Amino acid sequence: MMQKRWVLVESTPDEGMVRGSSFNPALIQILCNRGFADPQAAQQFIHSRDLNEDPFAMKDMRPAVERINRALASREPIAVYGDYDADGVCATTLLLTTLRKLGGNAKAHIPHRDDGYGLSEAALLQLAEDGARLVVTVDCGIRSVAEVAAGNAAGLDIIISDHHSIGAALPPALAVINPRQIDCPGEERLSGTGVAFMLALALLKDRWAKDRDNFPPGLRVSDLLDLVALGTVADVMPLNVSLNRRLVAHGLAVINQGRRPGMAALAAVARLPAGENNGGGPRLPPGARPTIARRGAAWPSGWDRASMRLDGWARRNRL
Ligand SMILES: [Mn+2]
Repeated sequence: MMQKRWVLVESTPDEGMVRGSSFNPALIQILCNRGFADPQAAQQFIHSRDLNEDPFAMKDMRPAVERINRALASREPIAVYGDYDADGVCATTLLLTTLRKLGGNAKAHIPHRDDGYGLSEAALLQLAEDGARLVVTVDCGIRSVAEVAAGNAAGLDIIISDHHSIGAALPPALAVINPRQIDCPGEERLSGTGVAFMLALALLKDRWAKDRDNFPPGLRVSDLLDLVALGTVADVMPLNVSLNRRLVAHGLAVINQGRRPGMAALAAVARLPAGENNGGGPRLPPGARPTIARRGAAWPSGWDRASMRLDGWARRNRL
């Protein structure tokens, strides 16, 4: 039998964090293990809930918002080009619903898993043929240099939003929103849904500032955060990053309120009663994601309506 050798981290010293802290000793130890040796930084990390990030600080956010606004104003067809995994599906839902609430003529495109990650030239040409003039990617596209060039040649304006690592060259898109670019200020370790949220936040802030009468009635920014929490956790983004922690903390609260029937159905299938969903989030095992995504670009757009069907499907697949 293989011998295991456990290497334990050192115990937290008694001074520093412990003194004057209301934290449980186990939490203090975990915080130290995660690099929070400074008591003030640890307190801030644990208790901070503010979401004051300025989405317009991100590189290329302004030209992206301006181009999308033009499409919204003229009801130009917009395609949201997503990805088939949980982060990609959540990001697609988030941006699609935001664009529609802002009055946009938007539809989703989610590739089949067999198509692989990234943009497909054939899919872009099909979207152009179907009438789309603007394509906004979520959770994909940062490496699709040739595909974006081909889309441009077919008359598409393309905005890339992604969180994957940057390749040797950026795609020749109208705007590239990706916090991993060295010249993009702000937190770089966001999920694809987190980046889509920043874009949605920028669109909503811009609408509020310039045309308050046409701000989507009843829309709360927090309505989008359940998706951000699910995408962030499913894509295994680090939660010792303050922004991710704050997004997930708010998102879990929204999930627990059961605002989105589809999300509530997932929690129910996982036997997590409302108010108690603070562990792993709703169940979306890897094998289920492409199946769900295949069942429809219908899923993101019909997420709410599809909750009962999803429930039955999840039971049959023993989720
Ligand atoms: Mn992702």
